[in-house]
Parts: sequence; C-alpha cells; structure tokens
Amino acid sequence: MNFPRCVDIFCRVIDNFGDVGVCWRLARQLAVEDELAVRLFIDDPSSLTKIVPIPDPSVNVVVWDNALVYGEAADLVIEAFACDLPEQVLSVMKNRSIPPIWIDLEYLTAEDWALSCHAVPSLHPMMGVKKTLFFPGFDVTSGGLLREHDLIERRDLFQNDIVAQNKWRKCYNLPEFDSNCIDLSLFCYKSAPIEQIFDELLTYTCPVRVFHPVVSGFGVKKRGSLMIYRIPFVSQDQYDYLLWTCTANFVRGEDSFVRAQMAGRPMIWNIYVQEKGTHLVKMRAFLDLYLASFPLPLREVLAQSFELWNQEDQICEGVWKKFLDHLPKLDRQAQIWSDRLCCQSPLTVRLLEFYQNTKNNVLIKKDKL
Ligand code: TRH
Repeated sequence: MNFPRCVDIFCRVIDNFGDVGVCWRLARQLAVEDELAVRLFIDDPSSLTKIVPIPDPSVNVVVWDNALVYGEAADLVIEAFACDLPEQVLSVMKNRSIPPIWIDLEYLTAEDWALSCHAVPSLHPMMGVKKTLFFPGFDVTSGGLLREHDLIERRDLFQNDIVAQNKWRKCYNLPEFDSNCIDLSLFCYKSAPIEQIFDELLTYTCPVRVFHPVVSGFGVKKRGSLMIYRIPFVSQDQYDYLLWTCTANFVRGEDSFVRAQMAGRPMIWNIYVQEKGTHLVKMRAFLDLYLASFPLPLREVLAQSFELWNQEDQICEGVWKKFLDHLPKLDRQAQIWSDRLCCQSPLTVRLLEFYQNTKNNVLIKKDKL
C-alpha cells in the first residue's frame, strides 16, 4: 500500500475565511479520518482562530513567516490555491531522498476547462520538481468536494430532531423552530443587495427570520414581519448546524457554498467578485449544472434570484417573494442535488487515490527499467 504517512499543507490567507476554511477542513479530515500526520503552514493563524476558536491538536499548525525553517518535507505536499512556495521549501522538497508528491489544490469551479486541467502535471521551471493541478468539482472525473465521512448521517439525525435543533438554537439565542416561519441564514459580501431583500420580505405573507452571523454589531431587529438576528460568528463545525436548521441559506465564496449544498436545503450563492465579471461566468456554469434537472419554473426562479443577488444596482421587484413561494419545491430539488453529490467519493479519497496511483506508476516504471 502506497499511502502517505505525513502531509504538509501550505495556506496563504488572501482575505476573509475561505482560504483558511478549506485548508483547515482538508487538514483535519486527513488527520482525523485518514490518521495522517498533518502540518498546516499558515501565514495568518489569527484567521484560523476565528473559525476554530478552540485549538484542535489533531493538526500541527505552523506559522508560515520569513523565519520559517522547513526541515523536512512530507510524503505529500499540498500548495493551496497556487500560494507560491518559497525557494527554501522547494529546495528541501527537491533534495528529499524520495521526492514528495506535490499538489496544487485549486479553487472550485463548475466550468468545463477545470475538468481538462484536473490532475495535469507540470515541471517547476527552476527546480525541475513535478507539481500536479488538483481541481475540486461536482463531477466524478474532478477532484471532488470535501466531505466528512459522517456528515450526512449527522445532518439527517439533526434535521429529523426538532428537540435537538431547539437545543442548538438556544445556545445561540435563536428562536425555536416554528413551522409557520421561514428561517434564513445569511452570509454574504457587502456588495449584496441586503436592504432590497429586507424591504421586500418585511411584508411577506408569513414571518421571516434571518439568522446573520457577524463579527460585530450583534442584536435583534424587527421590521414588519421580518426579524433579523445578528449573532456572533459560530465555529466552522457549528456553522453546519446553522445551515441544517434553516429553511434556506444564503452563502458565499467557496466553503460555505459547498456546505450549503450538502445541507440539502435551498441556497442562494453570493460569488466572490473577480475582474471583468469572470465570476458571473463561473456562477452561470454552476447554475447550468445545478439547475439541469430542476423543472423549468423553478429553474427560472432560482436563476433570477442568483443574478439579482450578485449584481449591484439591479432592481427587480418580487423576485425574493417568488423565491420564498417556491421554497417547498426547491427543497426537494436541493435534496436530490445533495444526494447526487454525496454518493460520489469525497475529495480526500480522490486525493489519496491519486497519490497511490502516482506512486504505483513510479514503481511500475522502475520495474521496467
Ligand atoms: O469567507 P469567504 O468569502 O472566503 C473566500 C475568500 O475570500 C477567498 O479569498 C476566496 O477566494 C473564496 O472565498 C472564494 O467564504 P467561504 O469560502 O464560504 O469561507 C467562509 C468560511 O467561514 C467557511 O469555512 C465557513 C466559515 N464560517 C464559520 O466558521 N462561522 C460562521 O459563522 C460563518 C458564517 C462562516
């Protein structure tokens, strides 16, 4: 069995919580589920503290600054989001008696080009060390999505247990489950038209409650039949429970976007803005895939909501009310989508299979010599 014993993950925090969120999730799964010795090299450990407030000893977190001395490379080295490994690290990798498998873990996209780039190797121009692109994705031929082994079992237990949900809600000062209310979690960028949605929902036919984790400015506000609960940021583990207990979820970036899909509940995605509107191309590529099996009217409702949520200065009355009107039907479709994703193998399994296959190929080549 060619299994790695140790893994190094390098993470540079560009902004927000997504870079660290993905790296931490990956690190912990490899450490806890695959029992590997994992080191997470991170340039901004304070951002990790925001989503993992209680230190978790399963992963060895190492501060990645100019003083870093990289003594020995692991069997598997993961460079997250092309974060550019320093020469010192590359030279240790190059001089290792058995060279490590070096992966560049890329951002998630549903665009076709990512499938053709997945698992494509290249040689570092200066060092001559091989690095392979690894693209997460929704397809069986992609790198897959991060998912804990017991995620769906825990989700189903929680979603079928109102008492457990109420107990959880109480810890966060959130109101009890009420089948007459619509509960929405909200996590979005400043550019999202939040006021527009609030204005529209305050006159909705049933009470709407918005659960909004924030880093400051906590409190409860009432506007018409709309209640807004601004609660402190929860830990990454607990964030799943928030998604699971809500009727629908507004999410953003990459990691919360994936978790909302695995929650099996309707979701609206606020995509991370890129230059020249490239993010809208990425958003539409996802919608093409996600909505393919939705009945036509639902497809239109959701596509319109996504477009509106991701483009500033667009006024389009009635879209959010229509979204809420269709929630029961959207819920069914969200479950089907989540089932489809969750019957595929998760990213860590594909990553370790890739490692093993690469090692086996090296051995076969050596045998032939
Ligand atoms: O924070 P994000 O916007 O992150 C990113 C980064 O900006 C990154 O540079 C960009 O490239 C990428 O998006 C696409 O969104 P994301 O990816 O959803 O990460 C948020 C993380 O924070 C996720 O792991 C969930 C976690 N989280 C909590 O732990 N508690 C909370 O209360 C909330 C709302 C989120």
